Amino acid sequence: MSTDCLFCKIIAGEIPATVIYEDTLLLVFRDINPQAPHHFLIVPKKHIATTLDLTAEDNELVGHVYQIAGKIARDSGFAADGFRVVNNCNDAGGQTVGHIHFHLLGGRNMTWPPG
Ligand code: DGP
Repeated sequence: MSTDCLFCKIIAGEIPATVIYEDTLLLVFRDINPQAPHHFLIVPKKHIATTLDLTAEDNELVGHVYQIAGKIARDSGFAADGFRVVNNCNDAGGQTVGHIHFHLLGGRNMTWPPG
């Protein structure tokens, strides 16, 4: 845990969030500022700052993120229509919280290119 990290505090239960899934590796909760009818944040419990900080040790973790994204999309009923998983990295990538996370967005038609 990083003491200064917002998502570490949510993972530790120090800041409330609407948690929809948890296992030993991940916490998934609703985004506070939803950009789609379904907008969840899939957050590894391990404090990793950005995609650039992933190592080979994290390969299984990232695979697990995508497997759970599919499970949540199916369980929430928007898998068949389609959905998007987004990871923002650093300032130009739109990252505002320095703890790696994956946005799971569904329930509307997505556009391309993203903003
Ligand atoms: P990003 O810009 O990719 O770093 O995404 C960070 C997301 O985190 C953003 O969509 C808003 C969300 N967020 C920020 N603070 C909180 C919070 O305190 N609670 C929850 N549930 N989401 C938050």
